[in-house]
Amino acid sequence: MSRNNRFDVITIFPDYLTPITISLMGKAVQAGLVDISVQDLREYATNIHRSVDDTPYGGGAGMVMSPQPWGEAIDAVADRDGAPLHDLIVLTPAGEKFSQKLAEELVNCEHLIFACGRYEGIDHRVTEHYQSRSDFRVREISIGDYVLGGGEVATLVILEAVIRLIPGVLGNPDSLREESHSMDDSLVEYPNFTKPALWRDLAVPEVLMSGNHAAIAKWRLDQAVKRTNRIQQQTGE
Ligand code: JF8
Repeated sequence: MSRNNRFDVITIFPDYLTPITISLMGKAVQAGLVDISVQDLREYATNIHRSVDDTPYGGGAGMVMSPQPWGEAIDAVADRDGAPLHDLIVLTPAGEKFSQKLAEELVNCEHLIFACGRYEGIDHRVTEHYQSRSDFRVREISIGDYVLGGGEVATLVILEAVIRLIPGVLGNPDSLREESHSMDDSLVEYPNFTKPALWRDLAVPEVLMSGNHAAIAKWRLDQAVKRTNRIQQQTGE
């Protein structure tokens, strides 16, 4: 498992990915900890109108993205990278649910390629083709049970979750360690407080100002359990 951290994003809306230049992701790119390149799918369309979609076989509403430009674009970024193995992430509401566990797996991939579909999605033979190739691993991923207009925002979600796991991206690695403990126990975070001690008649819980570290740890764990139970009651999962 190597750690080259090269990401390619293929989309018909490259501007949708501009958040990668901001904050945590922007700093990681600036520091050379990750190399992200965004490709305009339309540049790989060879037909006269540079179209990337067509009507669905079998009928139905909307348009389906044609396999030709996708094949050319994915081959091009794979050839340019030269890694022996590429992980192709196909965003789709029908994919495996994205999770912290999956983010921790993806950070170890040498070359991630994100295929952002639009319309009714991408001709399924693109997934089938790359699944059959020994130089590719294909993962169909969904970020949650709601319908987006395309894969771009889902890609941003995954990029942010993966990039902050790259060693050196977070200033304070303790926050990663603390958080992974709670994730292991499948607990959500405890509530946080900062100054002032009194704000709009609301006081910070006394125990947090006691200096009693054991009592603070116990209170935080208790709060995390209560919050976790509340969420589970809401979602029924
Ligand atoms: C799309 C392409 C998605 N959780 C999610 N909801 N919807 C999507 C999604 C992804 C790609 C396309 N429509 C056309 C919706 C993810 N990931």
